[in-house]
Amino acid sequence: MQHASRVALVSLTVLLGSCYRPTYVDCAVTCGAANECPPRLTCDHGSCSRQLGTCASDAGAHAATDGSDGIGSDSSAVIGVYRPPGTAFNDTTSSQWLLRAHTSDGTPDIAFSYGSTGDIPVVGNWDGNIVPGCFTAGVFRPAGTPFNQTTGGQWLLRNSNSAGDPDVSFSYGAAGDVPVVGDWDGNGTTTVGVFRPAGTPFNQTTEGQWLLRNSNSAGDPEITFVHGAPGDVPVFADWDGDGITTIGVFRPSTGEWLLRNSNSAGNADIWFIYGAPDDIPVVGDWDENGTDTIGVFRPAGSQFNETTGDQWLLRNSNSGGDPDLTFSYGAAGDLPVVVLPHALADSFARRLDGGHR
Ligand SMILES: [Ca+2]
Ligand SMILES: [Ca+2]
Ligand SMILES: [Ca+2]
Repeated sequence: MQHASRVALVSLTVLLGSCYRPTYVDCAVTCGAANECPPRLTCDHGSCSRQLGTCASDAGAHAATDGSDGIGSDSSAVIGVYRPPGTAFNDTTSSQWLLRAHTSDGTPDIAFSYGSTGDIPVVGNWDGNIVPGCFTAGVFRPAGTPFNQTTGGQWLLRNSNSAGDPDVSFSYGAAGDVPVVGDWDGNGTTTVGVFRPAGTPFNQTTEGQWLLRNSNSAGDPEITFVHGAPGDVPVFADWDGDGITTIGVFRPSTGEWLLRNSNSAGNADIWFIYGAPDDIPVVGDWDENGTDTIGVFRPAGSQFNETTGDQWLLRNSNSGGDPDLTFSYGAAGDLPVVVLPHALADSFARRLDGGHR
């Protein structure tokens, strides 16, 4: 296995800080879990504590949302592109992450190398860092790709947006699986899952299978159900703003989106048409209203984008219609990443604060 850190790129430097870590106030109450602490306090390393505030349970301190993580301070969502090795603008052997603190045209604010040929980028709050907004890079290395000759999918997750070795790595998934990530149980930590498309080696049915886990580790799936048809692309976000990531599919052949507000089989709770053939679905809380909505990433040189730049066409509601926000960011061969889906981060902060936000 090759780690990106061994092939550091001199030309790519970290321009902004990576994840911010809070200073906790130790409130001198031992605990084993957050529910053993007074309201609005959390359990950190065996002691009830609160971040950057006093120990009074009603002190009204808030989790930091002021952008002190160095990214996203004045942006409703932080986006970026993942540039695999061997694509038009990356002749190195490492994947490049080119992240931007604004949903607009411009240059990268954070750039680093992480990942190898065949990897698929994923982004999440893997360690459940109490500060909302600490969404960081990871890759899923499918079985049978150049750097993974095992029969299991490999997850290599980092707790900062920077080059380096993985902070967490484990095996989960099988050949043909597509990685999905989310806060399936609403505890603030993003964990893994796979979407097993219909017709792949381990799913010979006609329905897409979802196998989700609530921890970032090897093991059996904790949530399993079916949703989706052959050819569907999985999407996952907090469509209703309740702090739980749920699933859906984008159907490239028709531009249909079929979204659900629970992680279970059933008809779509939300259905509409948005996008064109060749588009890649993206989701985020573009307007910071607490719910994630949809968009598409239209690759440079694809059927409906004859420019040399990747186009982002984002909507602030989960419905068909014209984009609310469009800009160009990325180049041929890039894949989109959304670093900061605020809906999840925000609802987590709200809950920590007893619902007073
Ligand atoms: Ca979780
Ligand atoms: Ca939800
Ligand atoms: Ca929104």
